[in-house]
Amino acid sequence: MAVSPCSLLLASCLLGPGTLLCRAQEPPHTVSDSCPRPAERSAVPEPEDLRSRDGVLKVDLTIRGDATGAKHYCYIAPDGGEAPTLRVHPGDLLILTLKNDVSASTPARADAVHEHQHANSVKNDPCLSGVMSATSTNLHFHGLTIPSACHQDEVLKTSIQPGDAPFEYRFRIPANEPPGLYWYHPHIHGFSKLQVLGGASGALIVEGIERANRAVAGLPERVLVVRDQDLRNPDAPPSKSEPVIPKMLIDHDGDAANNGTGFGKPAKDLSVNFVPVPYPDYPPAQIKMKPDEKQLWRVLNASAITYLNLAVLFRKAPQQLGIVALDGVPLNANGAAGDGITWTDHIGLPPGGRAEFIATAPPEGVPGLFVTRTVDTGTGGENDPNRALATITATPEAPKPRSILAANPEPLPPSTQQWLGNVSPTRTRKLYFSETLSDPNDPNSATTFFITVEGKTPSAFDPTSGIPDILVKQGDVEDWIIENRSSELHAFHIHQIHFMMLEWDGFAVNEPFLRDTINVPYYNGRSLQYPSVKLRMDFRDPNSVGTYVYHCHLLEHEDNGMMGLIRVEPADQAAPGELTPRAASKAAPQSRSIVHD
Ligand SMILES: [Cu+2]
Repeated sequence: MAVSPCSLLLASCLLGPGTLLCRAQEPPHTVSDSCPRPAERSAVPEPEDLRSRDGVLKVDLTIRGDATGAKHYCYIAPDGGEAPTLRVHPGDLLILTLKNDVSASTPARADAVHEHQHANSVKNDPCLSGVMSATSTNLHFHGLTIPSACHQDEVLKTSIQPGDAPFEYRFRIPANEPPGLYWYHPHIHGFSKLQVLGGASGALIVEGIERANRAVAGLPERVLVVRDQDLRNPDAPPSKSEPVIPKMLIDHDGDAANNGTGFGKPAKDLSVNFVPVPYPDYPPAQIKMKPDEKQLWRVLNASAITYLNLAVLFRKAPQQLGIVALDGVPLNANGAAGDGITWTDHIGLPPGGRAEFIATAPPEGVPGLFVTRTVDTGTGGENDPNRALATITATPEAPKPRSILAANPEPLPPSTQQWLGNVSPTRTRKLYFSETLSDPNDPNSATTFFITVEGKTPSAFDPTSGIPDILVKQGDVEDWIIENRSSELHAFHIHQIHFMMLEWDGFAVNEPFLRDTINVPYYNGRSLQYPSVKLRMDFRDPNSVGTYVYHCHLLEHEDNGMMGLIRVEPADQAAPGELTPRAASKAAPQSRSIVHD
């Protein structure tokens, strides 16, 4: 299967010599707060698995947080397990209660400007509360095609406060939900970055990927959640082992800015299943595998702002990784014959993205290393340098991962729905990402972030408005061109649905698979056209009806306005343009086709 190199390849710099050498080991650093974390260089732990039984998964989670100290947030299961993996089958009922135990003593923050409520909010009703503060929380089930309704996947009004009774989420995993890796995280506007950066995230797996792709049947599986966090050693100089010492640049968010070298201080530290891999030496976490063993690696980029460009190196040589699913959807969900595997030696993963791939252990005695290569985020972006994540040691004594995929699964029946790539779109829309400085003459002044439907005036997302920017009718399939008019990458994400990428920067791509989060290339200030992606958006599923959001998944962008509202009307209601005068007055010209040349 042909894959456009540009979409999977976010950058091409190789790890330089000596990049991964580490200086003398620092003493293990543990955090004694309400969210315990492993020490540096620990073995990568497997998150606890909570599995459905007899068609039901009942889970009681508590979100803990300490916005004053380490700024750690976490989901805790009743037995103390942190960030459990929720494992469900298509058709299962998920009943999840969420108790908010976030510390009420939050510091005065710049973000406090976001603390507000909907005009029609009902403070004591979590379904209608709409409170947005550092201590309020809710859940988004990223990637699942479930209704945008309270107790399911509604994130704008639903808000749970410390002291509230446990709040119940209750929904059925759709019978046709593709098997793969999804995730859950809080989605309080203005505070998503704080909580996700603090560690509030966990994996959700819809079981049965081996039924979709026989190539993974019988393989052990490993869930790897990569998170970012504030730098543990922000004042340290870069490691002397780095081949270049770039000039330190700070972006307008106060993070290390992209310096274009692939080295230097990163904007954020990373962790792998909470094992920290901090700047400047990146002491890797540890993975043990049996020699030459094949495993299904299910990797979630749960970072708030950090792009990943994953690779596995044996003695610094990149190895082939067999991608079987992206963003929770098997690559062969298009119904085409073949095994649905794309082999590549690097996988670009924006914040929010997931990749599931076959990884092979090195032969005994050959050192392996799981890394993220640098990503060129643009002149206005953060610094995402080359760095190690985990060593891979091949030893016959390596413990088997807990979960092993069925060896002889019953194949999934083929989809009864026409493949999205073969459906003619009802209309084309154009949206664009842009940014403005509050003081155009001061590059360090506050930035406002926008995603705008072409023809409208850019305005930061207003969570209290409730007026949709886009109206769609369920059953329609639309082509959306997402342009980037800013000098940094953005990651477009929409709730409730998946899409297929048709074009990357104006060129057709052959990518017959689905995503829910896509990187949009940055503007270099010189081209005659802004860079863009063209996406085929699928509103056919009845669960896509409702009001929900699309946004940049770099959460500081989302929190600061880069989000829009879409309303999908039931198929049997009036068409867009025939709606209420209020909605119609706000709607952009929508039926106009846009020729993209
Ligand atoms: Cu963005």
